[in-house]
Amino acid sequence: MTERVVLITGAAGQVGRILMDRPPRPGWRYVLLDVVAPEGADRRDDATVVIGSVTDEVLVRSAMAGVTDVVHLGALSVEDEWQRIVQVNIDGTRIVLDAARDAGVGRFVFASSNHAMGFYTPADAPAGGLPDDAPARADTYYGWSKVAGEELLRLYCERYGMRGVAVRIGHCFPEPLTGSRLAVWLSPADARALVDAALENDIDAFQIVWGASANTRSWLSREGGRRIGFIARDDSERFADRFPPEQTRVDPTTPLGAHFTGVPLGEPMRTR
Ligand code: 15L
Repeated sequence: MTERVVLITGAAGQVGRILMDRPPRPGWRYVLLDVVAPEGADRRDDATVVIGSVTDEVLVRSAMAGVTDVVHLGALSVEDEWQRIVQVNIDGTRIVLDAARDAGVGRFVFASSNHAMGFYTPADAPAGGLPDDAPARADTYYGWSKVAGEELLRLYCERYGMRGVAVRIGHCFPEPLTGSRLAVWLSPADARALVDAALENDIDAFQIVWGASANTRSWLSREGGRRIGFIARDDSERFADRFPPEQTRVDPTTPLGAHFTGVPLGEPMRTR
């Protein structure tokens, strides 16, 4: 059986934990890279842990040995100081892409974010939803770094023949944390299915895809997902009655990025 060896950067983070919350699969192995050890990784026979940062080029290159595919999640995940954003999210992504190219990696999944598109509102969405590859409208330095990461991946795909999927992730948590994120929730099962589709299906050289579930309140297109053979199954609606109605109502003028559109640029936010 062909062995796939997937390097997951940022494997100890929110999305990394969700992606690895599954039993081992025959023929698949993982290299889990993060600044801290992913919980439970030591109990897995199918995973090797590498401790360190995506900004450490020597470390990333050695972690890349034998890797066939990359899921690049490792980044600052909310607004932060400009220098830190550039160092971790921009330089870090370039380091991982460079090492992936040199290792002959075939598939590269990049964790982009809804904050690359944070200033769109439901009023901007045509019938069928806001297209997956609508031009970026970042809401923060963080969102801008995700736009830059998408474009860096496109560059490497076009130059070097890598196949890449940039996933504009909505709100990927076991359950929505606030009512305002019902529209963009990406369930754990759908997150795993999306990344599986990006790694296993026949895909274009480079594609941008929304990372959201089949939410009743969604105003995001599902076309990009369909193109890579991803069918979202979950719906955040079952959580709706947990939150006050004024929080869950889809207001045509409320931006996708919600409060990120108003935070001071360059001021570190707390995660969550
Ligand atoms: C993101 O991009 C963040 O990484 C995550 O922590 C959440 O804030 C999410 O977006 C969201 O918009 O809910």
